[in-house]
Amino acid sequence: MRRKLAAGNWKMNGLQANLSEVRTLNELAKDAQCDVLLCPPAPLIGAIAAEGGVVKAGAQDCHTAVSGAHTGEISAEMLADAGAKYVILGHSERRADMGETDTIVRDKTQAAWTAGLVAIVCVGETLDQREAANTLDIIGGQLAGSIPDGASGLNLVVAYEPVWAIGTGLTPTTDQIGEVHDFIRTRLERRFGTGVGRSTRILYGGSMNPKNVTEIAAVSNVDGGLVGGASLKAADFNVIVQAL
Ligand code: G2H
Repeated sequence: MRRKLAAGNWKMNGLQANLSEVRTLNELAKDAQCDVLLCPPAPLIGAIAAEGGVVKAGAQDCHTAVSGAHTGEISAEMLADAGAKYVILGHSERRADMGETDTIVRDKTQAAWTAGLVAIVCVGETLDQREAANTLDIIGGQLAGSIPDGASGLNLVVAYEPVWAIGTGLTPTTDQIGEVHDFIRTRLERRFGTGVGRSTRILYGGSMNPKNVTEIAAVSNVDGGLVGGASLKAADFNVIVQAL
């Protein structure tokens, strides 16, 4: 049985003052039936981890190397040292803005595992790719290229985030979500074996909110959500936590 995961991605939002939202969420979600995670900008990771409640801390990226001459970068080991338990890798905003390829995401995932972090590897198609009926080919290629050998249900979470649904208020139909999540499950089972494939959590991301979470969470093989805008306010995110 997979334990569901409510993962918040604060993106480039959040100051010390916003730690009050984390304290509120820790209180509201203290009896949560799912895992609860917030991935803030790196300067807030240590403070969220130090709160010590049900809300775990994660990061939004890491470097492939452990240390060295990489000005401005942060290694997976440093994130773990700050108290992070998870790291989001290959988010479409990083693939688009920073030119991250599947190979880079795979190397970052390996670095995350070496540091003991759970990697949340993001995959998803653009609107052009969906309209050209290439969705499953794109997702299959991203899965094959972005996940190293050695995955387990403990070190890997996959997030399906259709690029056209991110921050737009648009969401796929439940049939479209189910098709892709079933496909991801099959690919994970085929590559890593049924035990690993069945125990790996697959999150949906892209304009998940308090209104649509119940419908999306009921789709087969949806094991939680990767939530952007609706994770910034504790009251909103708690609705999602309680629905999972
Ligand atoms: C997708 C998602 C969070 P939002 O990026 O990962 O963002 O929920 O704002 O669409």
